[in-house]
Amino acid sequence: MIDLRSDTVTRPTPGMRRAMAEAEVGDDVYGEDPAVRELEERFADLMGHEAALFVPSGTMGNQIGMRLVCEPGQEVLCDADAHVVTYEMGAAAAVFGISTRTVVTGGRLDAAQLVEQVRGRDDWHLTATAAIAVENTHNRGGGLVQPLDQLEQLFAWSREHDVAVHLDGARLVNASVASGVPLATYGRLADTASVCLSKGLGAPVGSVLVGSAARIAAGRLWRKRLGGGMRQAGVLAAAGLYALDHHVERLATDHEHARLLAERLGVDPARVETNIVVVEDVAAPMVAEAAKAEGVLVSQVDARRLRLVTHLDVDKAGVERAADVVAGLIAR
Ligand code: TLP
Repeated sequence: MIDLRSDTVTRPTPGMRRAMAEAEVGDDVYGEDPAVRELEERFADLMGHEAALFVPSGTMGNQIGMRLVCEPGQEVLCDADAHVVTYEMGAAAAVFGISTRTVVTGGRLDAAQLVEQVRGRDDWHLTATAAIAVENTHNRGGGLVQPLDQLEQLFAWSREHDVAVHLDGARLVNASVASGVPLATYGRLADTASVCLSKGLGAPVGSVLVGSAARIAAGRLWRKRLGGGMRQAGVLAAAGLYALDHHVERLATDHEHARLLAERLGVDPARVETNIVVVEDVAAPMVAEAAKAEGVLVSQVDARRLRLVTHLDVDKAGVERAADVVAGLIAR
């Protein structure tokens, strides 16, 4: 099977497994796991923030991150296709009493478009917008990298209007490799940011949430409340550390493979900036089913859109084979 459903399907490489096996560990709820501490310190530094928190998933990173900048009864404003509202099971409302309001952006951040929708805290009638959530890269947008000038404009505006910015950076490392913009540059344009280790970086589990020291200290309590306080989590953190050392630069190969797929599948190359390819105007369930029968797994964004994600478990030959199969089915 050539599995292009997601970059979450990657399995730890032999080198990563060795690093996990050899990790020096302790009880992280006591703050005594050296590998977790090292991962948190490295990420805080990489992202230009004071502190970081290792969490089990991107969903937990996003939800705690948003809770740290938004009180119950206030709202987070985000794109209508954002992961935080599409795939996180209504957690902001169900768990934290946070309201979400969405704007249709098509995936590409336009600061003015979002800012226009912000509702202030001094109106007795309106739900106050405490935070704006940005996704970089944008998953359902097809892995789009958010333009730096828009991120800068949004952040500058947010400083003057007492609105926070949360960054869902599940694939921020892909964005950084594709754009050449350092992670810290992106990181400094957000109050809280979550970055996943278990997507293109190839770790089996885990995400890291960054923010100010005070916010991350509060985030540690939220993580425990949610049952995310892990013990000898260094075996997982070690995979993240290994990924930082060995799997960052190679993301450029995944991006190349995505461009190759796009070319073969007639997708506008201007829409393919990282490792996600969204094919539009196809009978998605039919193509996905038929591709599976030919040994290629792809996912569906909706009934008319397919998603193919490149990653370290699929090489160029696999990508070419997948392109042949899917192109053949689309042409039918
Ligand atoms: N995305 C998964 C699915 O949930 C759709 C995928 O296959 O792409 N933010 C973004 C932008 C994501 O794409 C994801 C995972 C997450 C957050 C959540 O990460 P996890 O799955 O670790 O909770």
